[in-house]
Amino acid sequence: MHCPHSLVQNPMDKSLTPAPATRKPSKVEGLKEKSNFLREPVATEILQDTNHFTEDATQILKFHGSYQQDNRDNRVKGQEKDYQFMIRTKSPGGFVPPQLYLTLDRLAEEYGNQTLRVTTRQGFQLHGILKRNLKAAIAAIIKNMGSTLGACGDLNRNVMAPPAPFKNKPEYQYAWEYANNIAQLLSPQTGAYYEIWLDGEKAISVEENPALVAARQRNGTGTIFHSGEEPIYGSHYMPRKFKCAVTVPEDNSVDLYSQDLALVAIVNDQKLEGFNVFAGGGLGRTHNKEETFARLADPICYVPQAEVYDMVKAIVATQRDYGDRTDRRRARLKYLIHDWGIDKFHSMVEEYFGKPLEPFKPLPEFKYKDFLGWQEQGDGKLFLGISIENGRIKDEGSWKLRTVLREIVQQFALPIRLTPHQNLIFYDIAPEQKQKIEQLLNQYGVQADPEALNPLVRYSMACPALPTCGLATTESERVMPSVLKRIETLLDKVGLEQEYFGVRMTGCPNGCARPYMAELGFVGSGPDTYQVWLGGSANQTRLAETYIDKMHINELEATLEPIFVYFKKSRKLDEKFGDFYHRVGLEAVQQFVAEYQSDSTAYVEATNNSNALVTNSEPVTTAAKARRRVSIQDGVYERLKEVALSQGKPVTQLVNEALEAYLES
Ligand code: SRM
Ligand code: SF4
Repeated sequence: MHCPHSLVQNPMDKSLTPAPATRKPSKVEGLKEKSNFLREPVATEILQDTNHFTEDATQILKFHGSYQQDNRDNRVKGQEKDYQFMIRTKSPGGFVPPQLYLTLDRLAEEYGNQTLRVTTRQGFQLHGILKRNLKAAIAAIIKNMGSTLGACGDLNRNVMAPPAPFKNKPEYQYAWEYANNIAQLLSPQTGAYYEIWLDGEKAISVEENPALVAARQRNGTGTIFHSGEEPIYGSHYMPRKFKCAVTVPEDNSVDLYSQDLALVAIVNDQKLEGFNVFAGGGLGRTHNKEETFARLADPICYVPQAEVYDMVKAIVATQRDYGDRTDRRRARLKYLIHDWGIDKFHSMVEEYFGKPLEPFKPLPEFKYKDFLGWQEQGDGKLFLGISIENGRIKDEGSWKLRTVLREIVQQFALPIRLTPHQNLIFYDIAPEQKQKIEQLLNQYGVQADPEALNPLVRYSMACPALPTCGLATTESERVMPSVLKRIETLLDKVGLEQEYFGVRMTGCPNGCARPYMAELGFVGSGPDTYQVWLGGSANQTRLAETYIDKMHINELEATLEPIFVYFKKSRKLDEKFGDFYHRVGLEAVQQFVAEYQSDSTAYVEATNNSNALVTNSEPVTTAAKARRRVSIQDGVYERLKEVALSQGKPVTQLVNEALEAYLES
């Protein structure tokens, strides 16, 4: 039998979904089919003396972990693009051995743009590599315990896990172990990678865990293909990228609701019993295309530890065989689950799994964790989490982040875990090394104390966008520092000096810095223009909502100020900004903003404890310099609002009329 799109041989011998015969598979499906398991046209074109690949080859190159880009700052109409390549590493759970770190640092210097970038999925990216250096760079990564295979492309991407290297918390050890195992289980089996980048030589032959080899080959329920080089993927790989994470109860450092597949390790008495399974998260969307959307993963089932690989394969096979291969904008698992409904998805996964799914186990509430600063790792040694603004490791003036990280690795040979928030953790640090490491950090101007960091910076993320990303419609990483400064100034101005929240920005709606999960998200929607998203939660368990479709960056203060003022005025005790917005909702905020903006003579502030106290405080907005604050009781304000609404007048107009009438009487 054939899969729904009459394209991929479905290993299940059962007719499940009728094929939409009228819809043509996308062009990339044909390229995958023709590629001979990811060999061509890359194998031929890498040998050609050109500065870029053809469009067809670039699609296959992605599976090898590299993107063809051009420096968009250097675009000149009518001239050839300034071609260069981005290389992305695949490092399950963010693990980077010291030898690999030093190699990447050297490659950034020799071939790249002298920076390294920690990604939001715990990988590293190098930018600015020329085609003629691509092979040497990828070969160096493979020979130094790294890999780029499958870091991009239509297959399982880097598997995330909480980055904390706790040695005395078995659940963390299990999460890391299974992130590695799932990465191996779903790693492409084609020989193309070593043939192209190492001329056929297999770098370091790591003995594969026999249980994984057996799990990969196990069939009976239609999860694998029996011919070809790819038992799990077949010749067409996945319809689209597929993203997994493994975590532990309470720890949402991996943003699990945004993953295609997330596993939560259930540990009892130090023993791994099984996993809760979530599926169907994803964030990419396209502006003005309602059929595309960000979606949270659903809880699916519980699976005992011994059957977890079969469960992963069952979900992968369901998406592989029924995911949309005609429209790449709607090809992720989230759309399949959305279109089918959860019940149909359940039954299909059961068919591939071969038995009924067990019910999901109750879980405690998730928390946001970033593991910064010095901490005990539980075996007498320490780890140190260092905040990296937007993941960019570089030297700038006397602040030499790249230099100090290299020196630390050179002197102490410390292993690294990259975090899902673009930060970096050194671990296995002997207590006696702490002082020397702190000295080095001080010497190069790098702050390692998380309490001394600006919390807005600490909890923010931005994607690379311009000048490297071909899909960016506006800036992200390069403007984020100034945007955060402006937000900080604004918070000070409205009397919220101590306040902070998660701010995330992307240069387009694809959502690479996961802005739809943030308390305040900026999503590029045109040159210098952003959609504003509000209402995500601090622990990333709720989707934010669009507040404004297009905000010019110059309107940042005018847009946010009334919302911050409303937040200050009406928040509950200790309520976070995202929770506040979620509670009061769009309409209430819009109403407040409308009143606030129409207020040209007075700013009326309701407080819980004031008694018609007239203050001479500084004006609240820049637009209305002559404003004075008037504080009134909540109850009076609510009554004023009701009357204003019933009379169709702004509150301030009503207050003015009432006060004038009173003063004149
Ligand atoms: Fe992403 C495409 C950067 C995490 C959703 N992403 C891209 C490309 C390759 C642009 C392109 O296709 O030409 C970006 C390269 C920019 C550059 O110059 O380097 C890019 N994505 C990144 C990174 C580096 C952002 C970062 O700030 O770290 C992240 C690399 C992660 C990694 O190590 O694997 C990155 N991308 C994400 C995430 C977050 C996540 O995975 O947790 C998402 C949202 C989650 C999701 O997938 O739903 C994400 N990236 C996308 C999409 C939209 C996918 C979709 O389903 O619609 C695209 C566009 C596409 O695939 O067509 C994209
Ligand atoms: Fe590029 Fe858009 Fe991803 Fe930013 S969110 S890196 S602009 S694809």
